[in-house]
Amino acid sequence: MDDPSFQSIPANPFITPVPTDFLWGVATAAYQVEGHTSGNDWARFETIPGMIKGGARSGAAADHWNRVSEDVGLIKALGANAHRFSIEWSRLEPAPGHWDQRAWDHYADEIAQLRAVGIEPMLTLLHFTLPGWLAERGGLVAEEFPQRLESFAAEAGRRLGADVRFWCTLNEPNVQMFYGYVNGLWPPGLRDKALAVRAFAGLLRGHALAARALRAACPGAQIGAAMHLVVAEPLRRWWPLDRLATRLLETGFNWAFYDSIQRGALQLRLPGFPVLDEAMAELAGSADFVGVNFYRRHLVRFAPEAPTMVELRSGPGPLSDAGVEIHPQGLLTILRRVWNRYQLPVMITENGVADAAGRLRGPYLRSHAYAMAWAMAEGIPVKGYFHWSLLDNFEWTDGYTLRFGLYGVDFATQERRWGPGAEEFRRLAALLAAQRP
Ligand code: IFM
Repeated sequence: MDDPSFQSIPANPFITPVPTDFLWGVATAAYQVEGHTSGNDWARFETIPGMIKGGARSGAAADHWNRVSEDVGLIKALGANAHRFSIEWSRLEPAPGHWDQRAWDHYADEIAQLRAVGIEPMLTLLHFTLPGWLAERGGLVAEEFPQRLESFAAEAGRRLGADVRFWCTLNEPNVQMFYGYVNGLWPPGLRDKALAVRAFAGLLRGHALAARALRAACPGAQIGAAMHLVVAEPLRRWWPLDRLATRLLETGFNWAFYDSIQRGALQLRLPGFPVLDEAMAELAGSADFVGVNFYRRHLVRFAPEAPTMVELRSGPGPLSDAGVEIHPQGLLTILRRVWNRYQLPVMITENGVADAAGRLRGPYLRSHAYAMAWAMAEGIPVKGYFHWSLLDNFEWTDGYTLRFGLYGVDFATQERRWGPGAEEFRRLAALLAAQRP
């Protein structure tokens, strides 16, 4: 099959029938939308001057904690049949081994509300934020981290598993490791390659143990980790060192995590970093699907002066408000690579665009749905698509400067606003629904 032309996208981008159980959903993360969270590492990090753009604090965020019913209604109004969201570990386990019943009840109620209107929940256990007590004890590099995540998973599986089939153990462990331990822009704000490798190992071990606990608690659960996967191309194709740097980025950032799962061994080899190579039987078979968070293409320059020896630039395409190139072909490329490499079903766990004016989001959605449909027509088993995000939200160190929501949020009044992106999402949802028997 020839590659698609992204110059003109058909009004119906779903070029072949989509399975009836396909998930067409929206994604959020607890800390970014719930608000009123003070017990995790990010809440502390935010107080350090200069860390968050404009000195913003997450504060009430989109006040989702108090607006679950309203927001479930908004998801339903989009025609979505699935919602991926994270449960905030620091609320659920405010002190080691102490579970907060009211917080568990809150999430059980949220899941029940979703199910009542036919929306399939997908839960993420760790979407970047760690309980403050765990961060104080070393966070990802603490010896106890994998077992702590395991017991959190076991508790979540036991309490919520009867109503939750789809689980992400981790969100973007590759980002959490690089930002926390290589460039130091996120908690714990370190630049230490030895600790970075330990954090990576901790995340892998935690994933494996959490997956085992979920399987024991909820038979039939579908488990994966959501990876931030980038398309990388050498800035100068003719320059061997740019090609080498591109390979390093792909193997170290994109693939090392799932390669380790596939090999049943913790493995990371990056120049200048200690080598990690250690068997771990529980890793093998610990994922039922690959979670793909797709946002960008990078042009890669070999940069010996940089800590990872690579410098990243945006491609030439149109840019989002975040300066990220909009490159729908890249989603097709990534889906092909993931499938060739792992032969596992794929879930597009995130895909979205920072677009405050709301002009880009509709065409963005349609072109990425087309890329996905093309991959499915090639036989790649894509099981679902989750748009990032349901709502404008707290965008980590970018504070409130970037807007990803299908619904815009006025943070002064918490009013939610329907926009052209939401309209397109709903139109696509209707096309999918029309295919169902
Ligand atoms: O907001 C983030 C999310 O938490 C993880 N994936 C990328 C999104 C947009 O930057």
